[in-house]
Amino acid sequence: MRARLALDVSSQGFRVVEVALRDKPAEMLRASPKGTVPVLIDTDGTVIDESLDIMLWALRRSDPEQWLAPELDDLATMRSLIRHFDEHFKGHLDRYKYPNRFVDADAKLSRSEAVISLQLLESRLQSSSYLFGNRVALADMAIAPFVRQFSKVDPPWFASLPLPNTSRWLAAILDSPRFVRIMQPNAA
Ligand SMILES: N[C@@H](CCC(=O)N[C@@H](CS)C(=O)NCC(=O)O)C(=O)O
Repeated sequence: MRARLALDVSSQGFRVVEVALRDKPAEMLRASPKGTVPVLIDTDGTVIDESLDIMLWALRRSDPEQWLAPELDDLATMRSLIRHFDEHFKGHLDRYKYPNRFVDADAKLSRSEAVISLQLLESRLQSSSYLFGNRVALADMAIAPFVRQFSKVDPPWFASLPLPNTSRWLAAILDSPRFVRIMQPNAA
């Protein structure tokens, strides 16, 4: 989702090849043996197989909404918040969402750890509509897909959390025409 959002705003043409993760095509594994999606193959054969790198690749080519130049703070600060969500929040999200896939999972504990991360967002969103100012930037679009997944595990419980600004921020992103567009099957 985050890769598609950045490809969309930067108007990079691309062809989507949907893959079944249970049956990864040989062409994908030849390009990226680590076997995760998304994988972007550029016209010159360059392979980019991390979603954040695909965002950066697209936005460095064209960044009409200045996602890389936020109103508040800078790209390095955004990348540090994104890193926290990629390395910490995502692990807890997976353990909360799929406890059976982990021998060591404690879903309740992971849910609480994830909420601590969400408080970082809540405090930033007290003074601005988006994480780094009053317009969308890289961090919003890189992090919101994870928060969306988290909110969908138990929506009434999520709605009961004292995170009003985070809920408002998430709804604004999910309801935005760009997000709605990229969520359509085979959106390109
Ligand atoms: N850090 C990677 C993570 C990608 C990732 O884990 N993708 C999942 C799907 S959301 C995947 O491909 N899993 C491989 C599998 O389930 O076999 C990125 O953001 O690109």
